[in-house]
Amino acid sequence: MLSYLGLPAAASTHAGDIDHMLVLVHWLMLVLFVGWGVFFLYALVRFRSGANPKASYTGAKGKISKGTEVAVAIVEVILLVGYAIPAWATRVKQLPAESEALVVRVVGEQFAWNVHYHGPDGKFGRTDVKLVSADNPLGLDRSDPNAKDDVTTINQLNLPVDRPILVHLLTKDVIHSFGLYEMRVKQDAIPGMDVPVWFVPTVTTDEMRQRLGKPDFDYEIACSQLCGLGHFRMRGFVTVQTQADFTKWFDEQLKEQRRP
Ligand SMILES: [Cu+2]
Repeated sequence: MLSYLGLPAAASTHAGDIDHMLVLVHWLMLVLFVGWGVFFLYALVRFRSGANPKASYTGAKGKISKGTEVAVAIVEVILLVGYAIPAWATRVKQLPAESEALVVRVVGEQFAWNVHYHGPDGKFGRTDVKLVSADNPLGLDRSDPNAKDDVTTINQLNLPVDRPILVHLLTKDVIHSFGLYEMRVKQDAIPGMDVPVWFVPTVTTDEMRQRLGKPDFDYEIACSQLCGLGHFRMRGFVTVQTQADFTKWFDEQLKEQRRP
């Protein structure tokens, strides 16, 4: 049924759980749609005015209708308590340890995604709103020792495969939404809040290109909240690569950005 739902390819460890839940919800909706549709047609014929010249105001009295409603409610409770709440809880409560994960800041603004890596020292360099400029959209203070090995990018998020990624999601202006469809990740960026988002990417960009037979495929960061006139062009790209390729990319960026 997955392919019928038209979902994008799955590329994170928790994607299967989310898809499984979507399939169950769609099955329930299909049963309800067919069930209510059949009942509607039955009611049209059974209670037609020709056969019932006088309206009955008492309504249905049988046990079937009540039983059906209770059954539907039970299935909905199972979906909510058995699937939705546990899936949500692991997303928001069981964050990976900062020591194991790749920790990265993603800062939305109208209309771009700014990315900030802390580098090998594990500490994000100081940022100051006074330093924000066209060249330095995050206002990173390069004179801060913690910022020496920091790397920033715009609309480009490189990630190592098979490693927990912990994103600190922020925004400089309005509400944006960080949407990574293949990772089954979507989270609003709220002004004044640092929202943690985590996932484990499982398929490198190269592998996904092969799998899909699309040599120019890229994972996308899609802003999923209408955030202003330029919302349509607020998109970034995610490159999932091996740890070795990621380290190589990072070192290249660092060399480039250190240049005065
Ligand atoms: Cu946006």
